[in-house]
Amino acid sequence: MNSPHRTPARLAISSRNYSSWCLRGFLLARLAGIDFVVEAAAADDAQARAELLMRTASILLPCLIDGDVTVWDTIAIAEYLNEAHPKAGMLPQDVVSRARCRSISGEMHSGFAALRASLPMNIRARRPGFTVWSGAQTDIDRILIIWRDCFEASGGPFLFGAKPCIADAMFAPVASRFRTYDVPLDAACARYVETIFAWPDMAEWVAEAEEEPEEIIELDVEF
Ligand SMILES: N[C@@H](CCC(=O)N[C@@H](CS)C(=O)NCC(=O)O)C(=O)O
Repeated sequence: MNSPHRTPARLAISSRNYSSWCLRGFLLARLAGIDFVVEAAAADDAQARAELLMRTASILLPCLIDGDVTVWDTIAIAEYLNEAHPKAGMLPQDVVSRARCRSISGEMHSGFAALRASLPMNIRARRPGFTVWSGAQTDIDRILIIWRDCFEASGGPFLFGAKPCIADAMFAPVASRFRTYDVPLDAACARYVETIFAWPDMAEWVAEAEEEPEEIIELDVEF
């Protein structure tokens, strides 16, 4: 699939600092090991931004354009990449872990609305002593149970062992939220947040997010 003569795939994204879904799409493409370029539009360039959003029928990003294939929505992107690059190891090797990986990735994709609404991803920001309301705390408690169950079964440091997989890409923005909003964590979960930030592909994204010029107040909501 990665022929040197093939045109690189394109990953259309919005903000690196604010868009948790785009971060997931980026990490998924890196996990697949594909050759791709990132296409982002400055938030103050309404025309370019509208054009990027029009790449997807859903008018939401990220969107991956890989040859004849256009795929959007992070779970679809994950499944497409895993199918196209089965040797990349985007899912754990054994069937029990694969089922769990898909389950928790799905849970992240469809759930945790209170967490997303009240602790929006903002990689650059720090809110020490942030007060978490009870709905979001229920989401946090569930996520910490998911993470601890995974470490117990796999031994860590990633959710399913030594290497990151689709589930780590899905939960990476949560690690960023926990850091931004100073969420109290036990040692194992704190170590996982550090593991996510030390993941070179995550570190690359974070470095670019830190450089992003925009302060977008209206993006300081569910993303
Ligand atoms: N369920 C979608 C959610 C995608 C989504 O909500 N994308 C946001 C950015 S994080 C978006 O494109 N919003 C429109 C905008 O930026 O104008 C996925 O998994 O990819």
